[in-house]
Formats: sequence, structure tokens, C-alpha cells
Amino acid sequence: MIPNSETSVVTIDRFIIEQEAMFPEATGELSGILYDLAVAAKMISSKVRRAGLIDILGAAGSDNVQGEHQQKLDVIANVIITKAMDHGGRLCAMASEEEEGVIPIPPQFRCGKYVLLFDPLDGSSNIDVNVPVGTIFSVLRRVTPDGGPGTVQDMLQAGAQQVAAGYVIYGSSTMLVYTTGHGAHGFTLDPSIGEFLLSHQDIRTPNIGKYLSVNDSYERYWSEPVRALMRRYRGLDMQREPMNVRYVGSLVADFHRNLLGGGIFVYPANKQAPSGKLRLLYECNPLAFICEQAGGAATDGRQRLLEIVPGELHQRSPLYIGSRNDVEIATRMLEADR
Ligand code: P6P
Repeated sequence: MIPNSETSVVTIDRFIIEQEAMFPEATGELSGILYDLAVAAKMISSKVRRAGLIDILGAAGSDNVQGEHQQKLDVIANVIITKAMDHGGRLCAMASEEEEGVIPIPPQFRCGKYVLLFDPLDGSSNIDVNVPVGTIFSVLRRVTPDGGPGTVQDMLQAGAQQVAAGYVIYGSSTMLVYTTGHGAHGFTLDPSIGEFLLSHQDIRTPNIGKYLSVNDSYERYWSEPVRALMRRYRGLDMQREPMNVRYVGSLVADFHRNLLGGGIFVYPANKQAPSGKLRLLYECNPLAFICEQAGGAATDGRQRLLEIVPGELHQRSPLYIGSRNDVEIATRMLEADR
């Protein structure tokens, strides 16, 4: 446990260095990726915090009073991450929810041994109504030979192969939560000094949740086992106490509340979306890695989510993620759906 008192605040840089020191074989490349992501997160946070002023400065797609062309914040966030990460020599390729194909490392920069997949600003449609939004990222070790450019083959790995994963939530405060497989740790941005400070070391999520996060406007499209499962979570089949329903329609915000307070986020398959809505590689997998590191669990309703071998970059997956006991109920009750 790294001491964290008023006199010895732990910055994310210090934490990363001290975690790396625990692994003599570490080369520092993964640490460098995390540093650079923390810088990108601060830059995006600064843009998101000013979003409310966009009407004064000019809405996305228009020119503002200074005649500057306004871009959508998720496009801006995508550029920020891509430019922050493309020159460090640690990545051989990237992939983004905002871009169809693999994002190559510019030829003037060295290719490294990792690939980065990310959703630069998930839930961005909520920005206009001041609901928290988030960035989600996943890091994999390349599987193609070191040295050359990375390919989509480096991306299409099961989530269990992730070497790091994390998210940033731009809420009442900006928090970065990440794991490298040695616990899940949260850092809160102190805007007065521009530093992420350790605030939630070794997060543990309660085994039994308080909260149920689901958009039940899709109920008529769900299978009967899914409907039965939701009745169980709501206590309607008298098998358990009802869970409190909390759903803001922003994945990172709903996931983060449930991670800290205990609960389950559910986005089932439905007749309109047979694979669900959420993206496996850069939404479901990174959150599942963090959730398992915090003692929780994640499934697509059929198997452990991190064992799914993806077939395409933007593949979707049903998602049941959160408190272990609540996910196990889903696994049991959805067997009939197999
Ligand atoms: P629905 C936001 O668009 C998002 O991708 C996630 O952040 C969120 O959890 C989900 O979609 C909400 O989807 O169908 O409930 O509006």
C-alpha cells in the first residue's frame, strides 16, 4: 500500500513509477503509454469543462465569434488522443470508435510493441445536458512481429489478453481509473495544480449490488429469459429485495457509480440489436478488465466477456457487468437463451 496522506499526495506519475518498480522486467513502455493517456485526459477534460460555453463560442459545425470552425467534442477528443499517443514510440497502431480502420503510426515515428484501442468520448450526446461522459481505453501487446506497423490482427485479441485498461469520467470531478492487472486504481484531477492524485487505491466492488442500470424501453424486444432476469433484479419474482434503478444513458457514468457503490449494468441483446449496442474491444473489454480486478464480473450472457475472441474491430456485444453475485444470477438465468 502506498502511503497517501495530506503530506504525501501520490500523483499518478509517482504511482505508475512505483507500480513499475515492482516488476524488474518492465521496460517502462507501458508506463509511458499511461503517462501520455493521463495528459490526453487532462486536455479532453479542459475541453469538456468548456462545452457549456460552446453556444457562446459557436456550436459544433459552425464558426464561433472568433471565426474558428467548431468541431464536435468527440471529434476533438479523438484528435487529442491520436496526437498525444502517435509519437511516443510505444505503439504500433491504434483504433478508435471514431474511425473505421486501424490508425497507423506516422512513418516519421518509431513503432512500439503495443496497440491502443479507445472510445474518445463515450456518451457525447449527453454533453449538451451536462450528464457525465467518458473516455475508455484498452492496451494490448502486439502479436505481429515487432518493428513494423501494427495491423488489425494485433487488435483482434480476447479481452483477457489486455495488459492495461482504463476510463476517464468527466463528472462532478474528472477521475481516471486504470488497471494493469494488479488492482484497479482511481485518480482524481486536482484542477488547481493540473495533477491526477491517487484517491481510490485498489477499488473493491461489493459482491451484491444496490443499483440496476438498464434501459427497459427495449423490454418488448428482449427474450423471455432476459425479461425474467429483470424481474428478478427488480424483486418482482419475490426472490430478492428490489434493486434501485439508476440509468443516465452514459456508460462510463453508470459503470463508475456501480463499481464504487455495487450494482449491475445491463445492455442485453434484443430483436433490434441481436449483438447489443456496446462495442466489445474498446467499451466492454476495458471495463470488464477493471471490473474483474475490483472483484466484479462481466459476461455477454453466454460466457465470461474477457474470453470472447473478436472477429472484427467494431464488433458489438451484449453486456452484463458489475457485482459478482448479480452477474452470476444473469449467467444462470440466461442459460435458457443459449
Ligand atoms: P441507450 C451512449 O450513446 C452509449 O453508447 C453509452 O454510453 C450508453 O450506456 C448507451 O449508449 C445508452 O444506450 O440505447 O440506452 O440510449
